[in-house]
Amino acid sequence: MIPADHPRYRSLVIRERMAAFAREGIVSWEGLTAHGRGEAFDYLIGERTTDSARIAERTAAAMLLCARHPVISINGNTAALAAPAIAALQRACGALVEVNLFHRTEERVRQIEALLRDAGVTVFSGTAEQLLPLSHDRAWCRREGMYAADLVLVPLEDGDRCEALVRMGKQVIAIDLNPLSRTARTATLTVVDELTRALPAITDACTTLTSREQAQLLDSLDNHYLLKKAMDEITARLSHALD
Ligand code: PTJ
Repeated sequence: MIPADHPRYRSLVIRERMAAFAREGIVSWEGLTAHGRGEAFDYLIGERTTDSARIAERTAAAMLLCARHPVISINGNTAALAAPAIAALQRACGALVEVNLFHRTEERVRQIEALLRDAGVTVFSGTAEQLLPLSHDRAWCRREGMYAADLVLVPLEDGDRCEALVRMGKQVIAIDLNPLSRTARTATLTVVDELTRALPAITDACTTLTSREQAQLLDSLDNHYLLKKAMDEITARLSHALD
């Protein structure tokens, strides 16, 4: 029997919740496979926030606080896993929250927006247009929202859109447990941590960063260095895994 405070117990509860959200249509079936991939990487990382992730989370907060027009992009997995944490981050940094889906239907957009609103998020809604240079449905966004953003936070992202946003000149913060993914390597900054640990850590940093630390973090931002550190942390853990 796994004790209720053990991370593995938590991940079993979350898995059940993701399956229930998939049956409702909020999480796509493909989102369940993405979640499984995340679980595998979290296991390699040790189901904890690493030192490099902690730096990335504080840097993410610094970037959000400095941005002129920050937008948090939400897909089905993110809404299902962390709607109340998104509300808290929005309150702390003032970003717009906009739904942007890979497997887009108007019904899913409506369901996800309702879930977010129920959790206290102010959702930036309205008419979406095919504005991002992408051939799939992630191109749909709002002109005054993601299209106009100078910074987009993209939890659990696919590589295509991350690349498109960076090519449009935007800063992109990714939250992705896989430090080798195209998203992780393309983003301006990648937080290699589990979403439900990363969001509260970024929110906390938004309220505790001094302007001096904020400036230092922005000056020293080096995504390649942070990804290398994340790989080193995984490698160090694996090399002692059987001890
Ligand atoms: O809701 P939709 O229709 O927009 O669909 C979203 C999908 C599933 C298509 C989208 O999330 C996606 O494209 O996912 P990928 O390409 O499978 O990438 C997801 C990445 O997020 C993978 O590298 C996973 O390791 C990582 N990941 C999964 N769960 C978590 C995670 N990272 C942090 N926290 C998690 N809980």
